[in-house]
Amino acid sequence: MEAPKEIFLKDYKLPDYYFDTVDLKFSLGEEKTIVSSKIAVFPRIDGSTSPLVLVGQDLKLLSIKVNNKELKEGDYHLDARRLTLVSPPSGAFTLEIDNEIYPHKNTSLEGLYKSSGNFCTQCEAEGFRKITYYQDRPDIMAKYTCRIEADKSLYPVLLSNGNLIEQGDLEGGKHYVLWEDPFKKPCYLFALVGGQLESRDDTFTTRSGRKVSLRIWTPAQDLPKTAHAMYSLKAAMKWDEDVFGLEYDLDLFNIVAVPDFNMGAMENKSLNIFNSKLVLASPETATDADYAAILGVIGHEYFHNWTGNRVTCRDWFQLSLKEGLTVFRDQEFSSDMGSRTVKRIADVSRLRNFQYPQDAGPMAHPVRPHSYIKMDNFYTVTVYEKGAEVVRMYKTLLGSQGFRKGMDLYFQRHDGQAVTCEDFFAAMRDANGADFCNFLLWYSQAGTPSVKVISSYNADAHTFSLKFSQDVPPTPGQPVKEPMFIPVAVGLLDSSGKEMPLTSVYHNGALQSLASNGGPVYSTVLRVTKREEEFVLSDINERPIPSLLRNFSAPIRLETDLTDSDLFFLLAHDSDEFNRWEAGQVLARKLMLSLVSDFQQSKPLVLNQKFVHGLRSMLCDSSLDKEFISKAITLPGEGEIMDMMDIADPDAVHAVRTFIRKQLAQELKTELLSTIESNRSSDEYVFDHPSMARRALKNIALAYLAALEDPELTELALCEYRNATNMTEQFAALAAIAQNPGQNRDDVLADFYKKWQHDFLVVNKWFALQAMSDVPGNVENVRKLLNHPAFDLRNPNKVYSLVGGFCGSPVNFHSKDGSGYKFLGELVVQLDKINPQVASRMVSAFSRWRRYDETRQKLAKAQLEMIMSTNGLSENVFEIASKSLA
Ligand code: 0A1
Ligand code: ZN
Repeated sequence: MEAPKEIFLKDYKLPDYYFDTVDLKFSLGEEKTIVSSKIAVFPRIDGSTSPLVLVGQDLKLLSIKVNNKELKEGDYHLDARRLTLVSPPSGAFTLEIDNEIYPHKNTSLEGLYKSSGNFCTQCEAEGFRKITYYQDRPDIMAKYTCRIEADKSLYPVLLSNGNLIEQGDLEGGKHYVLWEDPFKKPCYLFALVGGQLESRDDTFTTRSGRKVSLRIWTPAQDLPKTAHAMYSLKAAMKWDEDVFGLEYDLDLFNIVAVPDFNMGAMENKSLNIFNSKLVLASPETATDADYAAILGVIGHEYFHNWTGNRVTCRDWFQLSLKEGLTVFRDQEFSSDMGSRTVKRIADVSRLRNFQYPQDAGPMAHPVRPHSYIKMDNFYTVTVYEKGAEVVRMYKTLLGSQGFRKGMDLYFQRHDGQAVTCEDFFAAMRDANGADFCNFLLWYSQAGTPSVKVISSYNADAHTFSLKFSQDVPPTPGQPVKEPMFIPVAVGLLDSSGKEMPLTSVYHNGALQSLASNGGPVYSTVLRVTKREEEFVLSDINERPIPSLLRNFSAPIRLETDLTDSDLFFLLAHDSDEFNRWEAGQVLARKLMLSLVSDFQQSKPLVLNQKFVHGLRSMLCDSSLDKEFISKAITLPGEGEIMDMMDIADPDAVHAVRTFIRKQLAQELKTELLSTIESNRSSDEYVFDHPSMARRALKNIALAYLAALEDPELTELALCEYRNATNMTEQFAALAAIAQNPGQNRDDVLADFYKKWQHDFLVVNKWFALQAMSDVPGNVENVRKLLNHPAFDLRNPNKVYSLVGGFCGSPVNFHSKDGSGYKFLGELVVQLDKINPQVASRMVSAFSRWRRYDETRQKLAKAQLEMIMSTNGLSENVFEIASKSLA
């Protein structure tokens, strides 16, 4: 095995050769599949005859021809990873390659593989090289045809990208199809599916009047569960036309659901392949969260047709060009389909709980990484979610119309091209004549900026000053940072809670008017660009309470000088709903940290009554959106609190969070009970915001109450469990009961499995719930579940539920006896032989080991070292484990 090699952005070179057309032929078989490719090659520089290097992995080369002539040994060089044509002809030429692959043995789930007996592909990022020898890089864009031949009874459905232009029967019970994709594409967007599938069919008429056939393919028995996916697809197609003026460009759009898939889904041109989990839903089997995820991901993959496919990435370092932008687009889509504030809260929570820790750990990397060993390891919350925040900042700075102008120019300039993050930046800038000063640093500097703000009111001058200071922490390879360009959205509240008009701001020695169309504004975006900087707002007639970083206008950690009473005031009055929630979270974080310190000093824990009162008013405020209330009464996650500590103490954080939850349940018992009463409904399940909000509020109330371990309340939860007519309420009741160890827990868990054992997606929820449990010594249960007949290490969803779920449970994974770490260490080694991508995702749970106390550090480090010493370790796991130890 070659030593893992690091690849650097600074080494990017244009390819020496381009491909014009690619004609692929597949003969699908049980023991082997034969792949033939015919590629029209031309040199980038006329007359150049430099070697043509193709990559390939796990392939058996059968033959290679140039301009119809078979090459002999010596004309080419072959090793485990490369096929090099030593001296290709000068000028354009035709290259033909035949090779063999073995999809039934492919457990890595990249390239061509089998899932439940069907053939499917996953080529992003570098899986095409497991299909045939190719220049497997996104700046090679070509037009493809794909002929597929297979046994007709075993594989009646044969799909690829583009349009079906020919099909027919062949001898020996076989048949064939020929697909043609009229759009140029990089090979990572190639897809093939072959199997026994049926489709739900529908149509969408684009705004220019073209009728598009929509097909969602699954095994026959799952078809009834594809209605919501179809609804989501049509909604996404309409939304992209309405909001971005983007129309679908072919007459056919296919989605295929497969049970074995490493990620969520893949945007292959006109043939999206999805993890079944993100397609199949019925009220009885899927929760509101599943429905929402399906809507978002169907939207995401569809939106890639323009942001990713029509305009793609020059190289993999630019991944956020398509992913950050497309996540931003799917976030906006979901916001428009539901509640904007609630969606923003969910997205910011995700960023704080997952991206901030990554940005502060050994795997911290910029939105556009500078280097990688395995690209698969960079499909991260930083590239996706922080990348989406970067795109959102353009919109915050430019406004909706300015942002749209930038998008229009981006497509006008780059349709059909493979481009970079600078190209996107330039389109936004040029379309608006904007001055973005050092905004590009968001792509190159890792780490979450910390911003402090000190406010002061001058009653004589009627001015209000905000003094900002910022600091970006060091990250691996980047010890010293430049100050960033941070848009801070601000509004001011007067003592009655009303918004105050903002007329002008004094900054950098100049007074700037804020009035718009002659009238005052009530919110403005301050452009903080220096290490230290002051803004002075004028005509402020009383001491205001500032509402800062409205709608979370930048992905930073903000420290303010707001007092608790200011925060309670904002919680009650801020017109920026996001900041109302945020005020409650800041209070909760402060409270939790101070109780953690009490806990560590063995002091008695006492809950601040003002906090209880604040939550009570939210709970009882009938003018508020119910899902907003459910978010407002949810405490920050344990990870978020540990992230704020010098030495993360999972036991203390868990004990404190549990204490507060129980205390709140006790004090708000009456209100919580009446919340449950008034939010029951016997109506049929509907996926709309009011119904989901109602269920969310009822479910969180039940979770609080069941935490009390009071027999009457447990009985209430059991009742809810038995009477539930949809998975959202049934699973919430199950989870509420399962919080507490004991007979009731064992009984409902057993009952739930019995009810749902035939449905693998529901069984995964059952695995996850048990895996995440904080019942003492849970590692033993999880070990047992590994041997459960429904578990299978080869299926990523099952691993994510059981192993991933366990690593997300702070108390048991971080158990001080090291049992959790040992469990994961052994599992990673075993899993790495089956599926390196999944193993590497799992090993990431170790990456923040230095955040814990010495005992835990030693135990986790020992497991990482054990993993590193394993023979034949994959590059995927090697990269994460070695960087974690560095
Ligand atoms: N581009 C897809 C995600 C994806 C990435 C990598 C994969 O395999 C390594 C699979 C899917 C998306 O953003 O949806
Ligand atoms: Zn994507």
